[in-house]
Amino acid sequence: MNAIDRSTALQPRSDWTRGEIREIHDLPFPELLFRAQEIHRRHFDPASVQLSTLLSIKTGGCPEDCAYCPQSAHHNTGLKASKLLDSETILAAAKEALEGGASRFCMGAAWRAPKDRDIAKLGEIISGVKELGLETCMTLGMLTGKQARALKDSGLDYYNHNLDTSPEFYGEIISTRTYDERLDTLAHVRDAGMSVCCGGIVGMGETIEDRVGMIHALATLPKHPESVPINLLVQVKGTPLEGAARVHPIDFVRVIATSRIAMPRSMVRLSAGREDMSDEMQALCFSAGANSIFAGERLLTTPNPGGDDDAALLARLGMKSDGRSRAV
Ligand code: SAM
Ligand code: DTB
Ligand code: SF4
Repeated sequence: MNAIDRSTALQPRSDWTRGEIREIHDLPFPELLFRAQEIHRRHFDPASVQLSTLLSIKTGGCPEDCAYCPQSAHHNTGLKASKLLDSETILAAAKEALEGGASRFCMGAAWRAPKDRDIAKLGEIISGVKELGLETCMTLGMLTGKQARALKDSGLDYYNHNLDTSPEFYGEIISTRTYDERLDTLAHVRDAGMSVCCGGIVGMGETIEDRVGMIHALATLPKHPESVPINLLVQVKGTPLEGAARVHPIDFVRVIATSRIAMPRSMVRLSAGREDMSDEMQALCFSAGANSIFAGERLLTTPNPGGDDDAALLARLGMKSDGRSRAV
């Protein structure tokens, strides 16, 4: 059986070789798109896009040195650091997200890791957001097993923690946290019984082999992440990655299609970077198997196309936002 045929087996595979992922990634573009579409519609309605909304609940001043990130205290981006928002402010934003059609509310904090006392505060916020009828997601940095279990007990549905890139390119981007530490946090999240949201970034100066390595790392986790956010780097002034070589749109679509084929049942989220994408590029991403986006006019600290633009794009494409874009 060749790589593609094996990928169509009923059970998602976690035993991909890098060579197989590379073979898929490098297929002639029309063939790659066809295979991705075939797999996508086997598990999902191809006209449906799930909407998640982001809120930065604790902004800036982060001790980590992630080269892409405007929130790192190591870079001079002019971003004002702030404390953890109070629960009323967060719940008001969650309500607005719900009214905007989101089914999941993702809260991000610029921490290396939360403190135990933060976890207690967050519990109250999680239950409040859930009571509104939204799925909850948080991204707070590294977690211990105990913290992961406490978040799960408070009702947290998803935890976002990205691998960001290939294991071998990772050290060029972040020096204050290792790849293995990221894998440990992901294991704690899984063991606690939460769903995993884990993906990475394209456009940081990585090679094609690094993109393949990133997809390989994601698709060989013991269980595929339920959500796979694929971010196009948002270049922020003052970060070391300002001025990085731009990614050709077709090369980006290859990453989406390869992720769809390698992780057939995962939601593949077309995440950061849509402000720099044409409608045609986004349409190709949806045609390659992306089935989720961030709604709203802000990601964490940078702009996002938001309500009217997204509604117009989805209408033009004859697609619908589906709060419950579940596997079919
Ligand atoms: N501090 C936590 C952590 O890193 O684990 C959570 C928040 S962090 C901002 C979440 C993710 O956002 C990062 O892992 C990265 O993949 C993505 N991200 C951050 N800055 C970005 C940028 N400028 N462009 C694209 N993605 C970015
Ligand atoms: C993810 O992979 N992308 C989102 C979410 N997970 C937390 C964050 C994107 C951040 C983009 C830069 C910013 O707005 O600060
Ligand atoms: Fe901090 Fe997360 Fe930004 Fe890295 S990505 S600097 S950990 S907020």
